[in-house]
Amino acid sequence: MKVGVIMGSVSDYEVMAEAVAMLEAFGVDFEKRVVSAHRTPDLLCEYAKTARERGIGVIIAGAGGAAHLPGMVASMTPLPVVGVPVKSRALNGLDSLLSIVQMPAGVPVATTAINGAKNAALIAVSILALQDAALAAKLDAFRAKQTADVLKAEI
Ligand code: RP5
Repeated sequence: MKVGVIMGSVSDYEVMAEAVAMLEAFGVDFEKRVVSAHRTPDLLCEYAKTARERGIGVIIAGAGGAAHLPGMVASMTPLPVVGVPVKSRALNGLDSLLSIVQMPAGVPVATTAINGAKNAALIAVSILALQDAALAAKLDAFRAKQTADVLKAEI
């Protein structure tokens, strides 16, 4: 199964590249593209409605400002959607966060921290690892290394 990584603008890629790098590190198959809720609404509908049949298991959607992309995608697919609020210039990403996190009951978006693209990828990996023992082993190793690195840290 693939992860779909989408973002509202090319300008979001500086942040969303961290999700892509993490997926690559885990060897998870993914596709990435710009899909804008406001500038390409028809593409958004097509992307969300065909995602499952294209073999996507989890969608990571990043957007900033009036960040309607993750919620609108979630409204049109039963797949898990992880929303990444991208830090905006005007309001430091609080606008992005509030646009994404306050979904109505029944249409969930799992929202990360502002610019939390790495964790979005890790959530996607966790979901896919439920049905993929090799990926689950990689995730265990990642967490064990992270713990070991902290324990041996010298300051
Ligand atoms: C949002 O507007 C995008 O997700 C981006 O974070 C923000 C600014 O987009 P650009 O004007 O840089 O294309 O739709």
